[in-house]
Amino acid sequence: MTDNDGARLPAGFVWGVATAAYQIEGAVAEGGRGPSIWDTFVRQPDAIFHGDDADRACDHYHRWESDLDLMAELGIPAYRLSLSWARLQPAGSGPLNPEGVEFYRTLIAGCRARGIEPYVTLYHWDLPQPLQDAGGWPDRATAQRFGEYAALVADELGDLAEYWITINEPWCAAFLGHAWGMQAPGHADETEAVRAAHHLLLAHGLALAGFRQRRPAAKVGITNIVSNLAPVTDSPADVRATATVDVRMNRLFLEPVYRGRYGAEVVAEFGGHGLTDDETGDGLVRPGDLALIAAPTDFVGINHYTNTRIQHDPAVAGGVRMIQVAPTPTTFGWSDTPDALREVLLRVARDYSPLPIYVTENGATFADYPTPDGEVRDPERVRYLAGYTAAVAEAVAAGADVRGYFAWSFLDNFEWSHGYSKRFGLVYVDYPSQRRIPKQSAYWYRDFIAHHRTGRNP
Ligand code: PNW
Repeated sequence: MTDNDGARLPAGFVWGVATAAYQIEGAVAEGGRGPSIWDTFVRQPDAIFHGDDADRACDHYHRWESDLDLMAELGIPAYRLSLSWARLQPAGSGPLNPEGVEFYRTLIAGCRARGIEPYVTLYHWDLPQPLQDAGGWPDRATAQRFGEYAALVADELGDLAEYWITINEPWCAAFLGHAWGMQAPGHADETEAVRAAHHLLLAHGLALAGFRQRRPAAKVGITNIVSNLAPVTDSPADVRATATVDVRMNRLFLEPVYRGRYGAEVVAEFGGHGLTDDETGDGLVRPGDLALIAAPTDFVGINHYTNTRIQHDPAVAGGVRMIQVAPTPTTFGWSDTPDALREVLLRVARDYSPLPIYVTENGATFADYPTPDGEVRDPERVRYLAGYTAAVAEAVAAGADVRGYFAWSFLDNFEWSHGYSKRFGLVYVDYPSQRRIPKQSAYWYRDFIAHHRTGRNP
């Protein structure tokens, strides 16, 4: 791509790549790590494509130094990584595991030593199994445990990074995990999902408060997935169905964090499960919860992948058919429609928050494999990244205060219920040999970032 729209972004704009602990680390029984709900879930029959597990994954626990070296060689200025709660606090309570603390201190310091700015996520879905045994996210105590864990992390690691993300995508953890059975713990109970959602938000609020107290200079936020939604037609039934999906996926999480209450629409949808803006009782939402959840953050984290048209259809479950907007060249069936990211960023800036926005994940899967000469050519991903980074520039030009963009993902990795069958990486991973091969898109991103920094074409 010679036409480099990213160059229109402000000079301090942050370019990065993202990963998550469970998807890359492996070493699940090393270094004092305890089991998480994902270690349990991957062993349930038919939970994961091909019966894959993440016991080894990208073996990043042992290869982190060469992985960071590669990141530095590619000129990546920022890295969003996550901490494994089960590695840091195997029982989900009590003191931190010194080996876990040492691993992450070395890893985060290793980023800094290479000139890579770390952005650290406290929770990317790997709940310690003992906390699940005690009730998991549907239980209020789990939010309290997370607040304690976050405070210990602030004490032990808080000096090493400036940017902290409390929770990654509470929608996925709550609904894919508890209502749709697609992620750990694999339950199918909407009341559990709604309770989990409130407690994940409360956990964010408790962690934020703990960081504020211990690390006043830290910049703290939460990352939500925000999908772009529109009705298939302007029929009242399609418009109503779209509003319902928006409440369930987006507004349930954005309203309380950025507006301080769930609001009438969210309460109308989930009130039957105990969700309310009336904090006077001792039910799901208790006195003080909303103030904790809505305490000011320093930035807004947004992950964006899908661009969905909604059709009312009484014949399908939930009465709603969700259709990805064409073109959908990805092997996930998700769209390559960068305008959707621009719309999402403008919506969040306009309706929810004037704070700096970071796109903490965006990316796609394609069927990329090494050619006989050992290269991985992924022109589709280059096109995708060029389009979506240009959309970020458009959003900024239209007034959204976007400060950074993190491509998902640095490495091909364990894609949750899809196992290793879906490759989101800029860097190809040959799992049997653990060899890393930067894809064409990794070199494109390197040149794109260099051009943005220097203003010169590669
Ligand atoms: C995110 N959806 O998950 C996660 O943060 C990553 O860990 C994951 O690898 C990546 O996106 C790709 O899947 C999502 O149904 C899961 O819209 C589901 C959805 C979106 C994102």
